[in-house]
Amino acid sequence: MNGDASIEEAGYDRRRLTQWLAGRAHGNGMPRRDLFRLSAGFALAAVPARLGMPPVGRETASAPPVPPVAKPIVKPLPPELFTVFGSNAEMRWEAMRHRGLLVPVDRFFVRNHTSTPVIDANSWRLRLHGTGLRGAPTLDKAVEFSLEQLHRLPSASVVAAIECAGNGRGLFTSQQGQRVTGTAWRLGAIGVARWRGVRLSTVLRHAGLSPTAVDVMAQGLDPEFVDAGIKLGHVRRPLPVAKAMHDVLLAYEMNGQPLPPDHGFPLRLVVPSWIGVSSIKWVGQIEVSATPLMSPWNVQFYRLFGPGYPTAGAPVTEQVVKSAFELAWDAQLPAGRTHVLHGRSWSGHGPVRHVEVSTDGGVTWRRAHPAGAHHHRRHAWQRWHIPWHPTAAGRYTLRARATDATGVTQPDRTPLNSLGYLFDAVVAHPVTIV
Ligand SMILES: Nc1nc2c(c(=O)[nH]1)N[C@H]1C(S)=C(S)[C@@H](COP(=O)(O)O)O[C@H]1N2
Ligand SMILES: [Mo]
Repeated sequence: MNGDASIEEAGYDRRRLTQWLAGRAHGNGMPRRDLFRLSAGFALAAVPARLGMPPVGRETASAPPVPPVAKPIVKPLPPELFTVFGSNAEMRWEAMRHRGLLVPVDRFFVRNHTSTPVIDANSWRLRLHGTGLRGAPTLDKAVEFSLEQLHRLPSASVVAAIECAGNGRGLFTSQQGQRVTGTAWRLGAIGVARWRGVRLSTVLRHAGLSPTAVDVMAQGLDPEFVDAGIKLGHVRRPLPVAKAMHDVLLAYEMNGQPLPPDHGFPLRLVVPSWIGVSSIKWVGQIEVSATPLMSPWNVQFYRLFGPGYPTAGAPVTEQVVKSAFELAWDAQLPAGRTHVLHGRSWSGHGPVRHVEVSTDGGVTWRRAHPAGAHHHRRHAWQRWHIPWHPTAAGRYTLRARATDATGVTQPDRTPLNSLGYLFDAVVAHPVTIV
């Protein structure tokens, strides 16, 4: 948990929306329909005109032709390691069996809104601009860093998970019988790596961070994203300056190697414990602003909408508690033997405290044995194992239920949100004993 009140998500989001609606924040190309979506929760009938938003909407925009993408992901995606969903690829959990703490690049999940860009590191520059920097440089007068200059700044590394907010989304449907939109990931939209780079705080200080700065928004160099015929621009999402200064890394290395193309070469954000979309890949520019920033990725997507949530949605920042077995879905195991079930649990709120496992449909639970060193648990995952001796053939479901250091335990059911984020319920993993 974060003690810093300015990172406290609901309060921060409310302040940002209020300032935005008062005309003191800008939307940077936010489509007008987002304003309408928010308008029910925040009276703002006159706002679109004041912000000078172009009159685009799902009804009026003519769908621009989307260029065919030959290969949205560059690295090989062998079927024994990945399940592919268009421009996204999920890791198969059995691919982590007998593996250490880190997920090797060859099996690390990929989530691309469009496609992996090929970037020439020699001509690439990181450009910082905005009213939250001294002198308020505009983009054409941006503070620039080459990759070499970033390499010369003091480096830092962190072992941290990057996990899509939609990880587990498919289970809203398969386990809870609910309809949600988006990629139907099972549990493999997560990976843990050792990231090395320069602290975002270091770069912001070098760029002349002003005490008036409130938001920091990195933008990717991948192609612009088009949703239902509406151009939403480059992938970008604001971070409150308190989080940006706290533990965020601008990473140029992943597991000791230069960042691979699919994971953000030459530079990506790593925002520990926050949902994956915060960790912008292929960063080309960073806006630092003295007024709150908005983007479709914190207003329209990556918010919780649905029964029980405010009309304007609830913000999403930290990841939730989850567990997975290092086993194929529908794995087959021989009867009459002791199997050691291996798994991992993680939480964006803090380290995992303990994990219980049920092999009898949730009737009885046993404590799993923790494995691995403790010092990486804050932003990574806890490995664990437990023996199981099934005697009779048949279908079983395995369940793992983690509790984190803040006392949060995985529930039996996740309340529905229509975009299918933050599925934290205990997952019934089917296996067959033969
Ligand atoms: N520029 C850019 N950054 C991005 C994305 C993207 O499509 N473009 N996807 C985001 C999402 S939704 C996730 S979950 C993570 C995935 O990181 P990975 O592909 O390295 O696993 O990257 C985030 N950063
Ligand atoms: Mo994501």
